Amino acid sequence: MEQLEQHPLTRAALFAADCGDRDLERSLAELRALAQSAEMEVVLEITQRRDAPDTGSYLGEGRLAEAQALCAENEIAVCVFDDELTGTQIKNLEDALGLPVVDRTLLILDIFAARATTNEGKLQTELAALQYRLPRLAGLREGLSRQGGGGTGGTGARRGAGESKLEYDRRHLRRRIELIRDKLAAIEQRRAQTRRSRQHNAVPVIALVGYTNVGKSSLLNALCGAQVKAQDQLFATLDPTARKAVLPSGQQVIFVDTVGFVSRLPHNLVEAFKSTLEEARFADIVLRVADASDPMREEQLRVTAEVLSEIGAADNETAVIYNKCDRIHLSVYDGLCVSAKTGEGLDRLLALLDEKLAARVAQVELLLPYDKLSLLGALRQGGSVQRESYEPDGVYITALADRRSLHLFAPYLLYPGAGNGPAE
Ligand SMILES: Nc1nc2c(ncn2[C@@H]2O[C@H](COP(=O)(O)OP(=O)(O)O)[C@@H](O)[C@H]2O)c(=O)[nH]1
Ligand SMILES: [Mg+2]
Repeated sequence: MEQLEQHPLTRAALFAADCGDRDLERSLAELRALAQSAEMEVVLEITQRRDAPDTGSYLGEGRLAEAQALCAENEIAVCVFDDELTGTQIKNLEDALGLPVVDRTLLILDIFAARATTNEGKLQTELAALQYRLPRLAGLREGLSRQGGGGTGGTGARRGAGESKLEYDRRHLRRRIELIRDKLAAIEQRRAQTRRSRQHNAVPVIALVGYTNVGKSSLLNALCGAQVKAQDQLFATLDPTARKAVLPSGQQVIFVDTVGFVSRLPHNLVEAFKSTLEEARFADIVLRVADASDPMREEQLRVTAEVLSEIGAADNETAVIYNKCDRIHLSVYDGLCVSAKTGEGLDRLLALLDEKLAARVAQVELLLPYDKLSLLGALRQGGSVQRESYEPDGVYITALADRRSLHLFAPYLLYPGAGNGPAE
């Protein structure tokens, strides 16, 4: 299905001022992964040791001239900076480099915008984008149209008397921010009233959650790669990050990739990020993925669990997966070591999923009277009907039923006592 849309990747250069305030290698690796998520191909990385980023142009004059030449030589189309920039810095950099400049925050916003699926997610992302733009309006004058989405689009027609274009744009943005906040508050209130109870999905959904660069997308590819067929219509409408796979038992599942956690997530982006994880809340199993070779892995797993609990996914079935175990030998008490690169441990991962999913259903045989046919819907909702035969006394059914709805079918079980194994 991914053959349908093949975007050419945008050639990007990464820039970082090395001011000793962070682990540069780690930070660049993350930025590289973020850029890749935003459909960019990183062809160039430019760093500079400085005491502090230059307030005017981030990099110093000399390095900037060099960078301009390097970008031209490498046919760079966009410059990505590993920091949040001011409006002035962006303007100066775009002038000096002759290329669009994207800072770390804008890059993350771009990824969220592309991945926001729910109404709330879209609003949260737009709110964060507006909050980012407001203090940068002066510097971002041209950039505004480039970024699109909720743009001010002001023609000046409705500008108040004596109001400059900049003042008008600011007023417009503030009003839009107010409006979105009201909408979000209304959504929040509605949700508090009608907490949707979690249901099992007809085809179990397994979400991969974790920091950027731990290998979630690689795992998704390794787990589903050979199994996905372009002509598969059944899943064609799904999110492009969702892929189908078949477990060893024959059970079909859908794996969903999620937006990665990022370190140093700008404050204004926290809510937007959480709303991109909404899908994980409705997943049947959440895999918390970590990089086995990263000394920060336990800390990152802790943060991941914390955020999952904040979005209401604390009760989901979960497992910890240490990826990149080809790099390091790890002995873990809790969790599985795998490698998306070598394929090591993937069979154990699939078997584990089978085990977890098997525990939620029970094999049943039923005789449903014709006036109880409505129960078939409930049966299909959480499990699957394997065989049904319409006879004079009712419908004979063989099915896998969700253990949580077994009580509905109890009166119609052909072999009471079957399917009464350990619940959940
Ligand atoms: N050595 C090794 N590298 C891996 C493995 N899985 C992913 N990577 C690399 O880690 C980087 C990030 O992978 P990616 O799947 O984009 O991570 P994501 O941000 O979590 O989706 C890429 O350069 C991958 O090639 C693995 O099992 N072993
Ligand atoms: Mg990814």
